[in-house]
Amino acid sequence: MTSLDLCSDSLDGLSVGDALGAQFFVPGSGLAALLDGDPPAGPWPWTDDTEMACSIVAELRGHGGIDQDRLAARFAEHFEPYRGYGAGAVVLLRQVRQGVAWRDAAGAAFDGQGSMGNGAAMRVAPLGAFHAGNNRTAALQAWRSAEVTHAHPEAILGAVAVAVAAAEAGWSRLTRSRPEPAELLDVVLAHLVDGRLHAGIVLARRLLGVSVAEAAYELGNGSQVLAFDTVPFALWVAATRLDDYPAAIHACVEAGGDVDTTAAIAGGVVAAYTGSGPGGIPAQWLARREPLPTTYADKSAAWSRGR
Ligand code: F2R
Ligand code: MG
Repeated sequence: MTSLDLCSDSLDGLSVGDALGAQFFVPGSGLAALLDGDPPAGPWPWTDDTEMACSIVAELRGHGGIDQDRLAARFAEHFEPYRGYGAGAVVLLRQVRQGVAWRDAAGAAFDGQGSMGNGAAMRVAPLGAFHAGNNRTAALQAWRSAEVTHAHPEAILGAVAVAVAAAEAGWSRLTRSRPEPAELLDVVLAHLVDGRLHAGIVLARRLLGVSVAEAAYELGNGSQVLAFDTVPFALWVAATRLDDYPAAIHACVEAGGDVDTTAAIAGGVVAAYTGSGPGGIPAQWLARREPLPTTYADKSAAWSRGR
């Protein structure tokens, strides 16, 4: 099992969660049918969560780490507006395409506060899985990947939290030792500083025995599309359902809110532990997910050279 194998499994978990979660914005899709083994008919198109995660994975496959200028170029090159991007992300990626430096665009967003949206967290689990066994590197690389679009500290810490959780999940798989839910969240907390994201994870740790509905009520379900409204619940799901991918996705669907993103985050972390084969992601779900793009590395390199 290589770092890229772990990364690839996590990307499958992220993209299936994203694509299936996005189906629950479609009227008529129902949790009951999903639980009965009758998920929506395919294909399930993936959204911005997967599109941006693919750029991060291409960066890891090609170079083994994050070069921020190159990552910004990849994000801009592969930006397809119909994939359901956040409003601030649409503005920022168009600016980068027009030649504005990513650091200037990210710093100017939301009247100079920077985005505290959940977009840096939604795409980063495969990076964490890639660094399984080295949580500190996962945290630093996640930080670098986040800064390209999200200048607000809460959004950056959201990405750090998800990457560390995925790194720990991947390491637990390699060492065949499932962490207790509290242990997983403690590892995440050790890499954060005080703030709303940190407070949300502390609360998630206190709520490990409650129902999905209560957890979502207390932690948020992503309906504000903000990092601290999304990441604590998604990691609560991952920590409590680390060995059961379908149960993790069901929990995200049951909670409602920003389902594609809570399921992308939880799915990316859980699949780093379960793998994407038997006992991990259901084969039927993988088959219904829109295929992932295959040409990312080449197209981005050409676009970046041509600037
Ligand atoms: N856009 C969505 N979901 C909305 C509906 C999707 C549905 N499928 C449909 O088509 O109807 N999802 C995507 O956006 C989230 C990722 O967002 P990202 O990349 O962080 O973007 P952005 O725009 O920077 O932030 C998101 C929103 O958060 C609020 N916000 C951010 N920073 C703020 C600040 N400093 N002050 C105030 N508000 C701030 C804004 O409302 C932003 O638009 C993922 O869920 C992805 O799937
Ligand atoms: Mg999305």
